[in-house]
Amino acid sequence: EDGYRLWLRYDKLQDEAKLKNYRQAITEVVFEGNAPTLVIAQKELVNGLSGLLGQEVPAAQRLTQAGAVVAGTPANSALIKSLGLADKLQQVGDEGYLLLSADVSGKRGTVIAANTDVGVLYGTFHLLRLIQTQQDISNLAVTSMPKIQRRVLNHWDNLDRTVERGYAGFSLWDWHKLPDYIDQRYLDYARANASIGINGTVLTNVNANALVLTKEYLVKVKALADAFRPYGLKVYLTARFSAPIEIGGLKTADPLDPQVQAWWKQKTDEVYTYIPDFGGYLVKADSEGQPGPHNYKRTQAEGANMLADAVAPHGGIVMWRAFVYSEHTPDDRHKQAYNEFKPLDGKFRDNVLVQVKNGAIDFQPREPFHPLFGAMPKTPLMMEFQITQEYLGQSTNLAYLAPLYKEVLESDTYARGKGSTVAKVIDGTLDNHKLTAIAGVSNIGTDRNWTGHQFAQSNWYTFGRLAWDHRISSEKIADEWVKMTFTNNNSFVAPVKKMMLNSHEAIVNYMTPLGLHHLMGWSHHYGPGPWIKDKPRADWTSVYYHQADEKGIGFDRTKTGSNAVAQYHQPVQKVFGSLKRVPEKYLLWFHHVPWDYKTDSGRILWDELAYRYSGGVDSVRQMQQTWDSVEGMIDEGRFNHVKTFLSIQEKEAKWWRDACLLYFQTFSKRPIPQGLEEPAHTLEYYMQLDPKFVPGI
Ligand code: BDP
Repeated sequence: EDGYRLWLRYDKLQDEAKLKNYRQAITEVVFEGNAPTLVIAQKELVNGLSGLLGQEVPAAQRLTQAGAVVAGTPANSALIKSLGLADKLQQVGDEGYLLLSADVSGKRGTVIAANTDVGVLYGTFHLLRLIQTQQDISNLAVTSMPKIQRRVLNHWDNLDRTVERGYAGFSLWDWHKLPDYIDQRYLDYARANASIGINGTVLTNVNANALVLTKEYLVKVKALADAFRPYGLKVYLTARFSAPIEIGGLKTADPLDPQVQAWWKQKTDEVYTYIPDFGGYLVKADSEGQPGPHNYKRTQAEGANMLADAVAPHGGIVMWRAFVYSEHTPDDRHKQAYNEFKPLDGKFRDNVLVQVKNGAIDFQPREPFHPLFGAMPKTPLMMEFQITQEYLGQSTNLAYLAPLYKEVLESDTYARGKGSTVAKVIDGTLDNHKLTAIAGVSNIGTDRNWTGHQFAQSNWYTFGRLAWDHRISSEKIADEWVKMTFTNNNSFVAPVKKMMLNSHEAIVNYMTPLGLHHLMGWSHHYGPGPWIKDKPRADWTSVYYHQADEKGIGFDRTKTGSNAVAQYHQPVQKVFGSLKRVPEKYLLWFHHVPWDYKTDSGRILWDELAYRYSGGVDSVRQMQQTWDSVEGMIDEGRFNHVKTFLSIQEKEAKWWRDACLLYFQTFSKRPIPQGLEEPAHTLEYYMQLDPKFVPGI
């Protein structure tokens, strides 16, 4: 076992009684259609069921006995058509499905019915999941459809196969061998995505290279798109704004220049000759050195609309990122995207989505929701979550991210009164948008286990499940994933689930408790660097964010400070802006607070900070104990992998705790509270530490 099989492991069920029931309930698989997607679904079902049931479940051309799984659409299956499901199917749209226990031609069986082949494929994976997690399937009446239309992975993959903020090896896309060689991994990747309903993939880094739009690369992109298509996975590319100059030979990339517009139209037409169902472009413009409309004194809307016009005749979309902040603006970085984009509400074409990170700074271990959510009712906003753990310990830390994603999705913007959650903004229900999308920055690479850390697979899984239905609880997603990935043995499932559910909070505590943020090492973002200062941009330093001084610590974003709180609707604005009412988890995000300020626990701020940092380390030690207690319940390979990574994590947690407390102590001038572990080294030691050698600490 090396983790390659992800959550799609179909080993024989261990529970004899359940096995007997399933064997009675399922005897054969009947697909009448033979389109590529259906062939894939049928193969998955035959392999999956045969593996789980420990006996061959054959594919039959015709229904021969009770216990058949009958799958298809009314158009490709006479059996499905005979069931008269038209009304029910009308509710599930293009990608949804029904899973029913029903009589088919007088025989009791299980039905997977959908309007499209990909709906059948999604239903297939749902049925397999029910059996993998040992659910009762005798009275199925499932109606399922996605709440968000475009569920997209963003790969930050460069053409040289390095991956920006990737910690799981190199890029999966082997451009050198494409288009001729189709690596089996491409198909396994597409299959894994289909199993959780992900239906789009942006192949290239947002820090884009225009070369991917040349003919040489487009034939390679086409090969990938062809391989992915039967799995319902659409390909998108990042568009470099200056491509007309770099590969088009033009003198400008001004979006209002007719020649530039014509170039993009022609280029886009060409893209569609290779990939007729190409999804569209993702663009990072005017950000961190990327070119954009600012270079020509144009707005973000003028830039986006030029590309939108080019893809519109083909049904494509543009995902235009809101991650824009300028080195020339002295204002709090927190406020910049809002200030730039809000005035443009209503100015974007219908096929443009503005892609907004979950928080206003940058994928911190915890951020309050981005104030743009709820601020642009006329524009479809899409969410960008980071699945890769850039600021969350990268590949060595166990961080289950469903609680982070849920916290943001469930945040109430109050844009249209109480209950205007971020989830409702992005699923289109709040402002009546049809075009809806969600993106996750991928954590996938060439590592044998795909994601570097075995448990990082759970975040890929989570992203897909929440993109399909953001109402599913963190607990339920963890339950499914643990059972499918490891075992149904409750002595394993219960403690491991608990460990996962606490893991994100543990990291917040030992890295950035109480609303602290951006304290990571310079540029690589690995390990602590609260002392980082004097860099080319103030908002790339740690001291900019924590503002520690003799009096206290924290970024004042209230009226007396940057007033970023004013970007939120009431009463959020009041709550965040009030020292008394702000949830403690965001305390230092919005307030500069004296060291002796009384926190909720009754301790003064400095002591509370020390307790949080120490508590984070303790939590990791608890995670280690939990993991040790399940030894022998799963295979040795994966057990040892996780055990080793947890011991690295414990070292890193201590490193964070000690480095941060020693550093902040130079301002607070107070002792580490009695009873807490003292730092192992001096501050100077940590400041000189080269992160490359950290496991030596
Ligand atoms: C930051 C990353 C940087 C990305 C940037 C982005 O540090 O590598 O290019 O976000 O999202 O988190 O564009």
